[in-house]
Amino acid sequence: MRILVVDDDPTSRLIAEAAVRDLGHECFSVSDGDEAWAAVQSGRPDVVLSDWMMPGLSGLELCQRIRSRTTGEYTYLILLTGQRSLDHALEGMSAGADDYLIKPLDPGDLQVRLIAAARVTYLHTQLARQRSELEALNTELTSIARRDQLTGLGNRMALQEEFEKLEARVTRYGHRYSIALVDIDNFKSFNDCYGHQAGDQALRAVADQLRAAARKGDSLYRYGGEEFLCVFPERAVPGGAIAVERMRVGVQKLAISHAANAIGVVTISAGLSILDPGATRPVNEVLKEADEALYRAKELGRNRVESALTSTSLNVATMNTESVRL
Ligand code: GH3
Ligand code: MG
Ligand code: MG
Repeated sequence: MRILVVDDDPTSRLIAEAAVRDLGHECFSVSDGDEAWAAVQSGRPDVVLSDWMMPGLSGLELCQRIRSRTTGEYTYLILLTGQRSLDHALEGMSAGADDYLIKPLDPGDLQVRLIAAARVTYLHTQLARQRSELEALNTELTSIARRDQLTGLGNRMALQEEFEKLEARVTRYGHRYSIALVDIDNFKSFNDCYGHQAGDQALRAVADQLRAAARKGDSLYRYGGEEFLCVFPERAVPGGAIAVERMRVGVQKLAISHAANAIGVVTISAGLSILDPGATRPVNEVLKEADEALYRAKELGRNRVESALTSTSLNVATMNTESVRL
């Protein structure tokens, strides 16, 4: 173990240092409590063997300070005291010491105390490692649980959380946002014609294309089988319609053969809805409008973007989608 000896008396310090080294441990030493506090932070000893009475920070105060750290690492503390009284020992242990030894230091006593210290230190190290492994695993599981396996996009659980955050921002700050529902055209026929595996591949390719067309800060989710949902936050709202149109053209340009589509390749339709500033409609209502706009896009012949009729800030309902320069 790595052991810090703290003592203002040079002779006592030398005796302690020698005893620690004789027991096969690494040792470094300082001569007062303030230096000890700095050495604990920079040198990160496993054990501090500290005198009680010292100039500056006393051994007792050093114990209290070490125990009040929130870094999570454990330092085993042994106080050296000249007084053989129960009250004294209790005071030291209550301040955070793990053990105490009576001066003059007896090497045999020290050996016994350091065996216990090694055991406790080992357990704390194990615990800290397990805790950090669990935290990493937890973070990974949280992320896996919110990701769609096929496309790598966010899933319904992630979307639900995004909706809750959106609602809170709308209520608190009057933020606005827009939502686009994107659906692959005639995808049932695609599966029927090319098989389910080719369907999965097409779904992945479309998802990648949507990702490529989205900007930083936009969020993309797999909403259902062949349906995707994009959320454009506050500052992206004006560009939302353009982004969705970029997605539509991008998917068409993938040129994935789809015989049942008039155009001969896989295409998407999209419905866009915007929550205007100051409006407080619930997100489900905005979503319903996007769904209605998507339905209209399908009715009007597919491979197009339609905007919800209630959205006043941006009128893409009449936008000639072909004219958007990409
Ligand atoms: P529309 O243009 O009106 O959207 O027609 P559609 O055929 O795309 O719509 P419909 O809802 O009738 O069919 C959706 C199809 O999407 C049916 C289903 O087999 C397919 N699908 C959903 N999820 C997956 C998936 O994970 N993999 C594959 N390969 N196909 C899927
Ligand atoms: Mg579809
Ligand atoms: Mg669908």
